[in-house]
Parts: sequence; structure tokens; C-alpha cells
Amino acid sequence: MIFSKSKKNAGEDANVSSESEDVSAEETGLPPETGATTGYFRRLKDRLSKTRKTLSDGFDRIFAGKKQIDADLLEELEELLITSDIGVETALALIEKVSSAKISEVDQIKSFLKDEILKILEPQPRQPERQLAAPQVIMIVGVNGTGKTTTIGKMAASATASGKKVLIAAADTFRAAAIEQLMIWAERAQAEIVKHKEKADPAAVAFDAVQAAEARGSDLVLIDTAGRLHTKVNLMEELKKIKRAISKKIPDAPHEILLVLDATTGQNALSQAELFNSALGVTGLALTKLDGTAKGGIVIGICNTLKIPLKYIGIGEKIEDLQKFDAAQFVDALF
Ligand SMILES: Nc1nc2c(ncn2[C@@H]2O[C@H](COP(=O)(O)OP(=O)(O)OP(=O)(O)O)[C@@H](O)[C@H]2O)c(=O)[nH]1
Ligand SMILES: [Mg+2]
Repeated sequence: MIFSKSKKNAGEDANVSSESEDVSAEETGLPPETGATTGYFRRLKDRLSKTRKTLSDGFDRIFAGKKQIDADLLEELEELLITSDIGVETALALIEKVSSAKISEVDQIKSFLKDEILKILEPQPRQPERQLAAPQVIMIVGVNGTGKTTTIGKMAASATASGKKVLIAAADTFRAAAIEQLMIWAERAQAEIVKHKEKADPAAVAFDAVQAAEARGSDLVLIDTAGRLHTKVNLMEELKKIKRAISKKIPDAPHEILLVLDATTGQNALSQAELFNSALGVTGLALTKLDGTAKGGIVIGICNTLKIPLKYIGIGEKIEDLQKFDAAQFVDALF
């Protein structure tokens, strides 16, 4: 761990990476996006290979031997976009743009689409990270199996690697195994953990964790929550109760409610987002398992449909397989 480094804003987690290129970037103080990120980008590209294959091979197939843009070509293009799980609405909007752009050369369509997709993914310039008083509290929510606990482990590792003091709260008390799984991640990430027994009140765990974080001077608190209870109504009520318990201790906390969505569940992810957002007010999204799907177009559909910023993408099961979402880099890795 790099404790000698001056502490950065608690929201500004460095990208996790085991690549040597990134270590040197860290040492030079360069942000990870600039210059020496070949390894980081290569891994992203590699992990998106299934989706890239769907899109790139699809484009090649559609454009092969075609000289003009006609209705047939547009129809095939639309089908391809829908196959990659971009969603019907977003696919139709993109096709509409292509047909009204009066592109004359077939081989210009790909770069036109790339630009349009980038516009969807990055609708406005990135906001500078807000300076927050420590501890920053992030509550992680999502249906069961989407990757909440794994994402917490990866985020914690990233934050401790950049010199932050991290505390994880085991507020998924529904199963004993959930607490054990989180303990393993906390150890790997060199983070502290606050836990109670199985079936304990999750709101009490969250409250204790925030209290401990204040007492111990933690920079970041990551709150794991259950993805399944007996009913969806129960789950939403429990999550609301956790949120209230946190704000009793720190009035403007949780500073982030991060919804974890599984990319392989396709359009289902969108309805989950609506459900969680209306109950809790989701402030950011993490989309996991992009390495395991040929339908990574879901990223584009999600950014186009939900007006919630996509903050992280999960591209594997390992501790370094979480990246801050970077629209330009993502589009480059796809095309
Ligand atoms: N390939 C891949 N697998 C992932 C990724 N993120 C999580 N997983 C896997 O998804 C499975 C479920 O992850 P968990 O972190 O346990 O999910 P959870 O949301 O905490 O699940 P519950 O606690 O049951 O609600 C595990 O096998 C993870 O290794 C990812 O980005 N890529
Ligand atoms: Mg879990």
C-alpha cells in the first residue's frame, strides 16, 4: 500500500490494475487515462472481445461488397445493433441518424456510428469529483448475483492501493455465507470490516460501520447489501431503512447509492434500474460481467435510456477487473 502518498479526494478511486505500465503512471503522478495505459486499455479491449466480435464482424459482413446505402443495408444494421443488446429504442434512433446524415460512402458509416455512440455515452463533459468530508459513504445495491460483493472488493482494493483507509460494512445479513465472502474480500483488499451475526438488523450494521468509520478516521465506507429477501417489497423497505440509518449518523450520507447491474441479463437490467431508482434514488451505476457477454451494447442502451451516470464496469472476476467507465476508451475498445 502506498501510505506515503498524499490523500486524494475520497471519491476519486484510482483504477485498479496489476499492469506494470499503470504502476509507473501512478509513480509519475499522471492520471491513468494519459500516456502509459497500454496495458490497461489492452485488458479492456481483450475483455470486450465477445461484444467486439459481434459488432465488428457484423459490420464487415454487412458492408462487404456493398457500394450504396439502401433500405436493406439499414435493416441489417438495425438487426445487428439489436443483437448486441443496444435495445430497440436506441438502435432505431441510431439508424434514423445514419439515414438522415446523407452519408454517401458505405465505409463512412462505421466511423459515423462510433461518433454517435460516443455522444450517447458521454452526453456532457465529465464533472470534476466533488470534494467531500471523510468518510465518504457508498451504499451498494442490486438484485442477487449481479456482483455487488465482488465490486465492493475491487473498489476497496483500488482505494487502499491509492492510500485510503477503507471500511466495509457487512449489511447483507441474509445469509452467513455472504458475510464470509465479504470477509475474504476485505482481507484481500486490506480493508477493515464491520459485521454482525447472520440475520442481524442490516440497518444496525450500517449504522455501526459509519460510526466506526468516523471514530477511526476512515476515508471510505462501502456498504454491502442483500440482493434477495422474501419479497421485493421487503428488500426495498430494508434498503430504505439502511439508508435512513446511515443518514442519522452523517446527514448527507450515503453520498452515493451505486446500483450494480449484470450486463448478461440484458434488457432486464433496465427494469431493475427503474425499480431501485424509484425506491432509493440511485446516483451511479456499475455494470458487471461485460467480459462474459457478446451483448455489451447494453452499455449504450443503458446510457441512452437511464439518465444515471455509469461509473464502473466489471470486466472479470479478479480484484483488478474493475475500471472506471471512460466513454472514449470504451468506444475505442469496441470498434
Ligand atoms: N466474469 C465476471 N464475473 C463477475 C464479475 N463481477 C462479479 N462476477 C461474478 O458474479 C458472481 C456473483 O458475484 P457476487 O459479488 O457474489 O454478487 P452479489 O451481487 O454480491 O450476490 P448476492 O450477495 O447473492 O446478492 C460471482 O461468481 C462473481 O465472481 C465480472 O465483472 N465479470
Ligand atoms: Mg453479495
